[in-house]
Amino acid sequence: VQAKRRADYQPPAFSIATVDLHITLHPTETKVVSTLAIARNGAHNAPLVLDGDGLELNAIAVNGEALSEEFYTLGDNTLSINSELDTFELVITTTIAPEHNKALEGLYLSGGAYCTQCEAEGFRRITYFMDRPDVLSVYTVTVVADKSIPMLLANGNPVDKGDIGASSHFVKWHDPHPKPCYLFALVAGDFDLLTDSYTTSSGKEVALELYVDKGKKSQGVFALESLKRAMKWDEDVFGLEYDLDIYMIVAVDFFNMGAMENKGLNVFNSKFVLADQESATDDDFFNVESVIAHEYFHNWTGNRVTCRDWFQLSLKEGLTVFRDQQFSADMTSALSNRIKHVRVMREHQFAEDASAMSHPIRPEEVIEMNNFYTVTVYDKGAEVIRMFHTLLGPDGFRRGMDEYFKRHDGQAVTCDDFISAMQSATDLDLTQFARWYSQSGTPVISVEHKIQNDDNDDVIHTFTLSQHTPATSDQSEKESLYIPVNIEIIDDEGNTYTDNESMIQNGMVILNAPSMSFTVNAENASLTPVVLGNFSAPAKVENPLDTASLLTIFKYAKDPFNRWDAMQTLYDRCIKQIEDAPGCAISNDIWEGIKQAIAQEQSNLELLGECLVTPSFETLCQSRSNINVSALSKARKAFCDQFAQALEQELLQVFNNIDAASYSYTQDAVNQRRCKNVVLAHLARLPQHEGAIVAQFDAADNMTDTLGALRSAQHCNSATFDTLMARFEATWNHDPLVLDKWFALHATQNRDDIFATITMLCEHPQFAMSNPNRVRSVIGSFAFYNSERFHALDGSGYKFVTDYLLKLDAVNPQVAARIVTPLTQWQGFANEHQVLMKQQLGRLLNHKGLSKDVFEKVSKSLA
Ligand code: DPP
Ligand code: ZN
Repeated sequence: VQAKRRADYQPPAFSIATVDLHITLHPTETKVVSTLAIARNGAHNAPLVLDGDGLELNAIAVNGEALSEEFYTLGDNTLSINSELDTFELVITTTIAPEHNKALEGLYLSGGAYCTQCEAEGFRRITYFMDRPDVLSVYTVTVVADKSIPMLLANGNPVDKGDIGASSHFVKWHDPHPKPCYLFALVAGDFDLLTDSYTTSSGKEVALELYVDKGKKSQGVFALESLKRAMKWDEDVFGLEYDLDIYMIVAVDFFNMGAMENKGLNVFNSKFVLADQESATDDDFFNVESVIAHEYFHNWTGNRVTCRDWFQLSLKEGLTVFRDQQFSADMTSALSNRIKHVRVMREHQFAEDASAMSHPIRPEEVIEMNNFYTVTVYDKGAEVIRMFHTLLGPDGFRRGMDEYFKRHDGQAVTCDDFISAMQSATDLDLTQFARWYSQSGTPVISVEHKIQNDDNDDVIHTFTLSQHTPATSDQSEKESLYIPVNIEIIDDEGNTYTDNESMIQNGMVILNAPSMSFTVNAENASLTPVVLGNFSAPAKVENPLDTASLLTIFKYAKDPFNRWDAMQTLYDRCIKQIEDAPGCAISNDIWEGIKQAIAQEQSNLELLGECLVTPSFETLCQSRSNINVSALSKARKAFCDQFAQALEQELLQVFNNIDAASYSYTQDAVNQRRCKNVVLAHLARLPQHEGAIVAQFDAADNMTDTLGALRSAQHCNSATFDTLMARFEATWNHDPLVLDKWFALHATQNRDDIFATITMLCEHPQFAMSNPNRVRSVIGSFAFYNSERFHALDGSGYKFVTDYLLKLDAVNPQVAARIVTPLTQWQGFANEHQVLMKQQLGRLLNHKGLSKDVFEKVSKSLA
């Protein structure tokens, strides 16, 4: 298997100005006639090499004449045309079988509807083409189908339709915007349709259409409202308007990703469209709004300006994630958004950077592009864009964006082009900053605090910040990064201090060398540095603060994020203490400090709720090495049990003070439900509160509270949990999206009969290995989140997942490669875990016919 390297990029040897597709749909014999206007780029005599995968070639014609065999070569995954002409019309006819397409790339059937997924390299499964993002073409697409399939959709605007004979019909679409083939889309089926319209700021009317499964219309309303909010926000914040007459979104049940930004015709995993009070949690509503916005924002950052090659993926994804994060912060709350995204970074991105899959946000080498739709490219990529925003300020960032569109609208460009546009909007030299694109790994910022008395009996505090990026599997040498470090210096009465050297500007120092120092004079000997406030850079911090200082930060730091963060560090500390001395009790002054914190924040349920969340097992792993899973889980559990006991009265008071106002999806109501359910999960550790869980389950009129009760019941005795789960299943058996939550709850239970449970789930009538959402709910949840059972030291968890992946890989390699991730991240664990994990990785590697998706991750992990 051959890797591709970023350094080997060559511009395309040919261009394709127009693509005319005529597609006659059939489950096993779909005919694709593709007419391409080919032009040679520059003077050369290389053949035209087209990509193709799993296609049956029926005919080739050049300028209207069938091409005889000596003028083309059919390879395994290529079709080469040997023509001396500089421009010609090429017509290629192929046949494909959507019904047999279980990998869900290219054209496939999802629950009776045809749909496509072409990013990254799926278009080559539809027809022979130069399947690379820097070949931009204007598409005209005619979709033909039996009349039993009433809705025929493709990109752009509909320009013609009619009957073909008695039983068939067609619709013809034209997309005036040149686009790469990964943005091509076709959908055909029978849906319920929601319609609306949006008038852009310049007065253009856009028809909005949302296609959902029959009977699900009311569950699409929120998505459509979200779309309008996103359209308005992009006009207000970035001056970006929509550019076609129609914007369509289709929700399908079988989908590898979350959603896809095809020009004018987004295809969505139904999970990110359908939502109502009964069936969707507050998190689901949040996700619908943010994914709808994300795909909409791609229309400019991704579609109008696209990537030159796939190594540049973060150009569109990091930027668009940043945009959707800013949007969500404006629609909901900046604080809870920031916490959410920082959790993703700490739980998943840091883990990726510590593993054999470590890569810069702009990777250098790729075997299977689908493996690089990662938390690094997306979420760390968004953090890098956020640093531009921090350094340039909102106005500077906007100027940079305006310049980016001015220079590159209609082009396929690179991350360097983006940096250069940003450079034009600032006096800062961004040369060193650009290393964030080429250097992988998580930098660690260490804080040193020295105290001296000067002659006048003043106290001089010297703070030294150092940076160090540990070597990663892909890069042994690391250079200093340009790191904006948000800083607050406070004393134990909450007064804030500035430094003598004025290195702190706007609450920020720039750490761009291995280390830097600044001094602060104070009468008080006790100062606390709050470092990397608001997670101002994607880094770890080693700041040796005692628990009193952490509680001082909680009390006095200006930024509520920093207060939340201090509590997280405090909890991590306490859990470490129990790990080091199993059975030890956390001292009373810590509980007293937390009680005061609770009292202080009684009225701020948003912050209070977040502060009462203890760090996840996955987050704890990132501040530890040589992890014994059972010992760490036990310590975490012991801390949570003590937490519930020590704070029972305070927790109960918070719980009882939140009154059950009638349901609405508003930020206040979301904060209330969140806080209440966080508290309930703590109380669940005390058997006397089981009644409260059952009562909430019985009374709930919305999915957030129902699911909150079930999550809490995971800590109850298993009979109670089983009873509530059985009732839930009886209610929701008809709705697979809701049942996914039930699957995941079962799969994450720490119980002895877990494999019997998972086997039962896999045999459930609603389960299918061919449906990615189901597989992710059951097998993905187990591998990612049932840490104790997955990491069991008899090796049963690793083996179970591997056995499953061997079967799944033959059906859907992309999803298999996603779920193999926890197995490949063995580096942080104790040796006994590592041996067992590598044993199963070895089984995968030796498997005949392993996909290149799984091969790439497993072989790297074992290298
Ligand atoms: N559809 C995926 C996303 O929007 C890939 N482009 O991130
Ligand atoms: Zn995206």
